Formats: sequence, structure tokens, C-alpha cells
Amino acid sequence: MKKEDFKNKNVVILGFGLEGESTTNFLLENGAKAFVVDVRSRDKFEEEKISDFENKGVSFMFDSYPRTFENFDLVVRSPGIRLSSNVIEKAKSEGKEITSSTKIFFDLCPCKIIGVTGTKGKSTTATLIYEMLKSGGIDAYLGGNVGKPPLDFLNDLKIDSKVVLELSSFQLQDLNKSPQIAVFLMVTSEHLDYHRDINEYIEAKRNILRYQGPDDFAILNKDYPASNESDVHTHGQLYCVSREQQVEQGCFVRDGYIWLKIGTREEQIMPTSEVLLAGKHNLENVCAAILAATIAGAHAQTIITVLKNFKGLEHRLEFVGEHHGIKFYNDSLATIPEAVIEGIEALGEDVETLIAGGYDRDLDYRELGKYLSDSKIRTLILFPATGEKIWESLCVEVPNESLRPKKFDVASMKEAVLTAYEHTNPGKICLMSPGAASFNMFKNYKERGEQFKKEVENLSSS
Ligand code: UMA
Repeated sequence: MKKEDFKNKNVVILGFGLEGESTTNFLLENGAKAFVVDVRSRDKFEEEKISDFENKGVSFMFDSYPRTFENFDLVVRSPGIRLSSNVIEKAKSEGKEITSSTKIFFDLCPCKIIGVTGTKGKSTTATLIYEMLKSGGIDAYLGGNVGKPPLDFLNDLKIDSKVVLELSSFQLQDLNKSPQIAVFLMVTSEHLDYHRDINEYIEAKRNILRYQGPDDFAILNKDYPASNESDVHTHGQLYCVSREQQVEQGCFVRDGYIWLKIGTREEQIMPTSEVLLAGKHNLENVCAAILAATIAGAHAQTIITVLKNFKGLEHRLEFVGEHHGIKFYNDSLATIPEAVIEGIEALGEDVETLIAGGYDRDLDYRELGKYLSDSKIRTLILFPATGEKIWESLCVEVPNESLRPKKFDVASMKEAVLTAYEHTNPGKICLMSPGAASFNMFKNYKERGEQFKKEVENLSSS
């Protein structure tokens, strides 16, 4: 669709979250009549925002969906609304065109798009690519699932700008265009409550490659079967990344160095030890970012500088500082027990102290208890209420009290950090990875992470 096509159209926007609001602004700007629907009630939204939009001519419907879509020309779906939901089925059965803000953006974007998808690591990889381009003086933009709907910056784009988009399966599922550079990271099962099955999820993700042409580039992670090239259909030029094996064309780790091979030229980029981003698994993301940024025009020197300085995303295995030889990491985004295990695995055997626990959502902590019982963690600092569940699961695995790690129940972040400081050996790591939501003690995961960082910083004056 072109911008002119929206003029005077009656458009219904399903879902008034980040994307719904961004789409509404876009439609107003382009002369469409916007009708917004959301299953939540009006009092769940900022009244000022709603009345502002109403003053601009937008109509709202809360609490339910329209019975019919016959008065609308176009339906815009938010990513949180499933394609197979009744409301979408209804609109389809009435012959309505269903689109999304991502689809509209792909139609109208005047410049090259670098799309990144995968089960894990897509925010980190997309952000790295963006930093590599931006630091090299390229007019780059970052948007998509990272939390920035790209229609917000559509008007700023020029033909030689570069847009890096993190794309979730929810956004990819009905996409009928693929980005010029597509990065397909590791894929395992996730979101099976949203997709019908794992195949639907993987098929959605593959849309990132499906519509590529011979001038486009596909970057695949060779270390995972679902993103392995033998399974993938693309007309784009194929490159691979791997942290386990040399690849024919692409970026890989060999003998402690990152290598880039494009055409017949093999170039040594940097030793892996100089990459600041923690976690072995992140080397796959680093390789993918190097490759995508190189293809998009970034120079090796800029890329190396970014990798030496990029600490990672805030609250995700974020290196906070070193005090008395103890390294402190903030993983406040880890709100499920599986994420705690991933965090410890990523940082390796030096993790000696774990700060965990939080709001009880009835998650199962048995696996985590089992994992901890067999790990190098010697000090466990626990918040209520799930801290107790983690401890109980560990005790089941280690009946002999003298073999258990030391355990401290704490009631504040200050107490947690001071205890960690006292009971961690120099040269070791203290990881704050709660494996639970934060609501019983903090406003949200951000506040929890901020408090951890502040208390670690305060150690320098204690
Ligand atoms: N709603 C309905 N009916 C439904 C579902 C939702 O009316 O059946 C309404 C909700 O009441 C709410 C609104 O829709 O008011 C929310 O819409 P949304 O869930 O699509 O979320 P947005 O705020 O528009 O944010 C979306 C992405 N959300 C989802 O995919 C669920 C954000 O990713 C993304 O950052 C943002 O667009 C910008 O592109 C979040 C996410 O959780 C971070 N993504 C998943 C993930 O990363 O695992 C895929």
C-alpha cells in the first residue's frame, strides 16, 4: 500500500498498545478515519491520551470487539492478537483486508531493512547491529519488537538510511515481504500458547527469508537445526554464523578468534576474549551482528570498537562493576527459573553467589533447585516468596546439610548486595537473577535492576 491509499479510508485498529497508538498516529497523519478497539476497559488507559485522540477525530470502543466489520475498509492487527483468533477470523470471513503496522512499514520504508529474528538473542543482536552502523556514521534506526514501532520514525527515513528491526513471530506471521538483510538466529520452542504448534512458530519465523530476492542476504545460525540452511528456503545470498564450526561463507569462531569469510577473503576480526558482552551463547549473536553490519556497510574497525565497549542490554546479564575482585551482574529480566539457569551457564563456573527469588506466580522451581544442587554456587541470597521454594527444591536434592551452599534470607536489595559482598571470594561472580517477577518488593523488573546497580555502586564508598 502507498501512503495515498490510506486517505479517507475507514480503518479499524485492533489493540491499543504501543503499535496500536503508533498506527493511529500514522493513520491520522495520512487522512484515514481511525477506529480503535481494545478488549481492556477505558479506565485501564490514560484518560488524557484517549481524549486527545478523540479530539483529533479518533473513535474508541473498549471492552469488546465490533459485531461486524462491514463498515471498515481495512483492519490493522496488533501483534498480541492471534491470527487465528475469532475476531480476525470474523473480519476475514467478511472479506476484509487484515494488515499490521509492521506490514504497513515494509510497504512504505524507502531504505534497506535489516530484520532480526530468533527465539533468544534478537534484541541484543539488533541493538549491536544498530550500534555498529550508527558508530560508523550511517543514518541508522532501531525498531520493532525491541519496543519502538517503526512507523514512528518512517518520516525521518531517507533512501540511504538503514533500519534495523527486531521481528517477533507475532509480527512475522502474516508478513509478505522480507527484509533485504535477514538474520535468523537460534530457534527453539517458545510462545506455544500463542501459536498452534512449533511448526506454525517456525514457519512464521521463516517469513523473514521467504520473500527475499537474489540481491538480498540471508544470515543463518548453523548451530541450530531449525535455522540450518538445509531447511530454509530463500532466494537470497546465503551466509552462516557459528560459534562451533567453520562456515563456508559467513562469520565464525575458530581458535579463540572471530573470523569473517566473504568470497575468497578470510579476515580475522578479533579475539573472543576482547568481546565485552558476557556469555558464550552471545558469540553467535556477535557473529551475526558482525556479518549483518559488514554487509550493510560498517567497517571492521568500528565493529571492533563497538564489541569492545558494548556491555549488553540493560538488566540482561548486564555487567555492573567490580569491587574487591568480585564481578557483579544484573539479570533482573530473568523472571522465570529457566532464565536463571541460562544466566549461570552463560557466565560460567565463576558464578559463586546467586541473588534470587521474588513474587510467587506458582512457577515450578524443582529444575532450578536440582541445577543449583549440582553447580558451583556456594552462596544463595534469597528474596521472599519464591526464595523459599528454590531453597526447598535444593534441599530435596542435597539431604546432607553440610554439602549445601550457605543461605541468607534477605528483605531488601541493600541487604542482598552487602551480604553478597561479604560472602563472595575475589575473582568470583555475584549474579542477581531472580527467576521470578518483582511485584512483591519492587515496582517492576527495571526498579529491581536499578536498585541492584545502585547498591553495587555504593560498595565503592563502603
Ligand atoms: N489486546 C486486545 N486483544 C487481544 C490482545 C491484546 O485488545 O487479543 C490489546 C491489549 O489489551 C493491549 C494491546 O492490545 O491494550 C496490546 O497490544 P500488543 O499485545 O500487541 O502489544 P503492543 O503494546 O502493541 O506491543 C507490541 C509487542 N507486543 C507483543 O508482541 C505481545 C511488543 O513486544 C513490541 O515491543 C511492540 O509491539 C513494538 O513492536 C513485546 C513482547 O512481549 C515486548 N513481544 C514478544 C516477545 O518478545 O517474546 C513477542
